[in-house]
Amino acid sequence: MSQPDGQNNTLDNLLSENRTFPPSPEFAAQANATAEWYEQAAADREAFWSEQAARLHWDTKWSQVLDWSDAPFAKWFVGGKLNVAYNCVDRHVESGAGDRVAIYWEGEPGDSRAITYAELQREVSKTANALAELGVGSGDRVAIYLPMLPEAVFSMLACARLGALHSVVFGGFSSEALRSRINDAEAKVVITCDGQYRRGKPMPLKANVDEAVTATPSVQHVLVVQRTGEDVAWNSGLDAWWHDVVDRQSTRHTPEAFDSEHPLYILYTSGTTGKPKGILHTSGGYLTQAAYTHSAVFDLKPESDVYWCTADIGWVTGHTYIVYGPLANGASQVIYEGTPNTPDEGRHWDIVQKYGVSLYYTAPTTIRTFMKWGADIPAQYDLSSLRVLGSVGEPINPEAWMWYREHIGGGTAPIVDTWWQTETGAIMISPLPGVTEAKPGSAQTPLPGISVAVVDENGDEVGAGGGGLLVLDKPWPAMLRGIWGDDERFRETYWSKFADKGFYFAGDGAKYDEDGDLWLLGRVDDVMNVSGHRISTTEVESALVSHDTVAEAAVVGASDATTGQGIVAFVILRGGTDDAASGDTAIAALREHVAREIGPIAKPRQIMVVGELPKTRSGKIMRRLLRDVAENREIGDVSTLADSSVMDQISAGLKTGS
Ligand code: 6R9
Repeated sequence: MSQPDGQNNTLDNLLSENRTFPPSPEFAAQANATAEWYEQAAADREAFWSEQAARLHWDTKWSQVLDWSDAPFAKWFVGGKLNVAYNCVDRHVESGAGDRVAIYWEGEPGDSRAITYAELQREVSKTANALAELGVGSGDRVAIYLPMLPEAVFSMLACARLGALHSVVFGGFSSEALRSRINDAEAKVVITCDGQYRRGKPMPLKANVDEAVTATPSVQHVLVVQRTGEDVAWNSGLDAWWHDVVDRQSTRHTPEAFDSEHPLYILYTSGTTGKPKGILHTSGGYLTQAAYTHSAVFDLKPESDVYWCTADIGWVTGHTYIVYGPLANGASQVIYEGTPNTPDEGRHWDIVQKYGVSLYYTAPTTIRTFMKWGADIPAQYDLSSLRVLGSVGEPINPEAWMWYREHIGGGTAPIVDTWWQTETGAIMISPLPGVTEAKPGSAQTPLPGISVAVVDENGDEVGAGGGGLLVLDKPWPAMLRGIWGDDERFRETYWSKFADKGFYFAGDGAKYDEDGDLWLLGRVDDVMNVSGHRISTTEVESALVSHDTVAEAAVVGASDATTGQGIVAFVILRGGTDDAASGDTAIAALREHVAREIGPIAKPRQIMVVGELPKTRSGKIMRRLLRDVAENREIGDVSTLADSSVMDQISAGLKTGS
């Protein structure tokens, strides 16, 4: 398969992946999605999306499906009016599902709460009344800085109900990060809590808000949920307890219908420059695609399934696949407050068993952590309720895919590897369970209604077997409507690279295999160029992880005087691996292994054995920092690391030669 220019060597080891898993006839017979959807959507995209929008309750029907005349600013379901919170809550109560549990909330210390749709309606109504009393109205911004508490969901839906925009800031972000986000959005109210449980201990949270709001002129109120009961400093000019303000409100609130393009939320995400981008999402199109994808990709049966997405509500996955998609579909879902190893490494499986979770959605990094802990842990639990497994956030290597299917999915549950971004708002590329013949490591196919292309630098399609840049060549309902307050940056970041073609540039590399299935190669800045050969970091990582001594691997391209870039790998060895394995022999064996898996060109120049990898709070490996180590530079900004001491450990380990 090797091409003379080396461009198409990229994923040869992954592309030689020839295991396929056809859907079982039983699953296919009951699946929500059908193969015909691809044809229907291709024949008339707008008619297809119109049908999907009919999943929702509209107070006024739209007059036009898509207005793309002001591209890249899209308008979907033009003239339609709806209330997003009504769609996620009230209509289920009105249709007789009020007694269905919406949220099985599981606290880290073991406390729990089951919230029905009827109760959710009361809680969201009270919260909306409280926010209105604090002066929040349509178009205002509310910052939400909360861990995984039911109040986070109530707050988001209360904003949606009032037509106010929420800006959820992940509870792990610093006060400085919170402040810059509050100021960028000019939020009027901040919702937080006293503290949160992390690894069995109460950790303060409000103190960060106290520090942030010393320089946030827009903030008029801070609403504080009591979770841990720890002492907090009190700013009487701003602060109010949730239980004082929300609890006394009426449980009734009449939702108002807003325009389909009414803004729903801002969510900040990092870009190539330091300043985070406030990604703006709106109402009708976003909710349509959230509901459609959640139903089709997870095969949700609202009456019988128990769904669990392990993401934090502070990330887009939490927005679309904890709040808006599942609740629009009337799902029963688990929300878990804590870490997967509290009180022990079986916590997730204990929760699956306790609630009979049937649809489970997590990230490859979590799956690899479970692999590191060992298959004997999930084996102690009854996981037979699981029937669909999802993956999101980064490419899933075939090794982790196989482990997930085997040890979590009982060797039968279909895996959906879902590619999407904060900017896309909802899943774009994924197998459909019951329809797609699955292939470990490949996200495979754009969903019905979604159109993508893999192009070269000139924007020309590369075709089957070719690698290049992933673009979205047609607008989609949940697409971002801009960057808050910065139209220029919106055009520049996503639309300027292929301006003449009108493509959205996703920033990811991708490749089609010979069957026409898509393989995501990671961010384009993660693709290395070694002696003119393009090699993806994912490809080498995948090869390393396929060796049975390796638990996790991160690979970076470090500048090299001879080859342009050299491959430097950081590996965590599996628990139980002999210490001697970190010695020269084991490293030599690993280099040989990669050479065997991919080819001599992909042999890492250097392999460093480490105890941990630097990860962001959303679990993404920060290769930039590893590149600093690999290039002997001073290590850059570590403020977005989940654990900022990891880089010190890595540097110290390298100095002592361990
Ligand atoms: C939902 C989310 C987006 C970036 C995206 C890509 C990577 C996400 C992936 C995947 C390969 C998948 N990514 N899902 N890569 N396969 N299934 O993660 O949003 O935090 O904005 O990140 O994540 O590189 O461009 P976000």
